[in-house]
Amino acid sequence: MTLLQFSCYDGSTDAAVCLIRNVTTMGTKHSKVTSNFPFLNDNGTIKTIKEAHTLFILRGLPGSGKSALSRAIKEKYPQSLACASNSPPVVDEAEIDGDRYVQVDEGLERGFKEVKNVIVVDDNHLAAKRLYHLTSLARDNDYIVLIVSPKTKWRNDCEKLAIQSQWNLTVEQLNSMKQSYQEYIIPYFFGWFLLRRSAQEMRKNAEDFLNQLSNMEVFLKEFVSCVEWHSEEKFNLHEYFQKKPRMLHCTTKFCNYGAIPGCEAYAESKVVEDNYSKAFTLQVVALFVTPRTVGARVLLNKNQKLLWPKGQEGDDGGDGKEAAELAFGSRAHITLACAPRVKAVQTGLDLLCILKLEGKQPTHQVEVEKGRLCCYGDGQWILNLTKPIEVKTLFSGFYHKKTEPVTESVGC
Ligand code: 2AM
Repeated sequence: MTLLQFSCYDGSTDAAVCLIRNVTTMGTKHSKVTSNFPFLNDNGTIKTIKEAHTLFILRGLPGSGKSALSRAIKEKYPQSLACASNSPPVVDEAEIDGDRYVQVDEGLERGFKEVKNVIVVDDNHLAAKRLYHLTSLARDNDYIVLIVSPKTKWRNDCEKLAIQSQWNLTVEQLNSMKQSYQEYIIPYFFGWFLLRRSAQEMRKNAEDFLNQLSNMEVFLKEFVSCVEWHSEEKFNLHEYFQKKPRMLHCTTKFCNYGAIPGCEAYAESKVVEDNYSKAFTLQVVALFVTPRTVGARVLLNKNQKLLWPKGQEGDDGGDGKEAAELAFGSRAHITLACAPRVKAVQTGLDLLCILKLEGKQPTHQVEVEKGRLCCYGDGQWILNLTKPIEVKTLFSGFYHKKTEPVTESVGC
């Protein structure tokens, strides 16, 4: 019964037949296929994903267990939308037929339009070009991406796959596909991605914070002397911080798609594998502003610190010296806005500068409704919140590719 319901998702009899064959071969291994995924086994994650907006991109060789995984997701999230191609798998990327993805893309478009909480794309996704197309669609539609590969023992065993796959592929064909398939797709960065509602709340908090500062004489006098404001108009904080991130997140490891030394070890680590797709509630304990950035300080708990990379550049406060005075993970933050030409990476460096100054006497100190607002000179202001803000997130990667001019970041 479940099988028939699932096989109707693209309305094709061929697809139904394919799925029946697939279930015959894979059914007995169902538990192995679906084990160890937080989105299937962790109750907190399942609850969070039901209110998040997530695009699952299944990835793997034909016969590796993607369809069983897709079925398990459908069972767990009955309202989800599954999009799959019923065309034979792509053996050679150069031979991709332009129409191959039309049906899947139409399904995806519908899913985004109907704001489905969970959308699943089931295909091999071996070709990087197609993957980046999907991740950019997700970004444009504000969906968190989860790239998931089956963890079956036989997922890379071409001889077994040749027997199990429904497409009568030869071992040679599968080997050739395997070559274009990198086990790990390394994202631009790993991090905790805020659910839409939490992001909305955080944006509102940032707006209220800037509004409050805009009405404080003591702030304006100090801050305006530290910024470049070329307009004839009176200084306006909201206009000044006009660069806002599209997707709010707390970066754990910046990877630049694999170009950063050490990122492969992080991407392949057990802690990342075990926690990928898992839900986390982050605690925002402060809001801060500098002439370059607006950010939220995140205080990591013991489990969250396990995902924080060791020896990350900048954890020394940006000045290259060992900073024994700052606790591990002090840089954890959410970038809320940047001044023109300032890159988001600056927010973490600004936070570290402020934290290093916190042992000193502030130049200004004001008690406000939400906590204590302190200034440490040079336009560096931090509001330590009496009541932390909790934000719901999913741990994943950001995969979208773009080109952007590089600007220098500034240390303390
Ligand atoms: P941040 O906002 O958490 O600082 C994409 O550029 C994201 O990657 C940014 O939002 C920034 O996250 C992070 N980032 C960019 N360059 C980085 C670097 N060199 N080190 C750490 N994080 C970086």
